[in-house]
Amino acid sequence: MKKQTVTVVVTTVVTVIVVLVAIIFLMPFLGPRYLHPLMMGDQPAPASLDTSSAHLSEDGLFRVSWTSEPASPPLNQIHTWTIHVETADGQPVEQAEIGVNGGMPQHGHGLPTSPQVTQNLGNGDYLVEGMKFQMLGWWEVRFNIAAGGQTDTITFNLTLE
Ligand SMILES: [Cu+2]
Repeated sequence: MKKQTVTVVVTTVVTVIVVLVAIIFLMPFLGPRYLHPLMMGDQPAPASLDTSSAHLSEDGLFRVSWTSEPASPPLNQIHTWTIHVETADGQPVEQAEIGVNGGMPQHGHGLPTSPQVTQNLGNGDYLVEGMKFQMLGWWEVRFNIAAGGQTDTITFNLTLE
């Protein structure tokens, strides 16, 4: 082979390797922001979506609200939520059993983690650890709440942008 040909081949191979390595390293940043939404069709969230962070549960038993730490749920980062549970007439619910699930209704997948209520903070507040959203778009987060022999479910909508 001529020396020139060897140089061209080596340059091409090195370029391909560098590009592949760059793609692999950038995937955690590019994936959630561009690739996953693209693969899933990237529909906008319904315009009428109720994204309030405080409302009544489905059967009206509990009034529930959530806050996140940091205040806006981050993309692709494990973080914590605190939810506050009251009876419909505003009394804190102190001894609730709470399950967490959720997902992206438009994508047909659930949460990437299995968040758990890990601490009863008192006064109707509960710490939820292990929250994570790995994609931009519309998410549902559901809490199944059992207290005083009754159960009810609440679903919060949020859109990550
Ligand atoms: Cu998704």
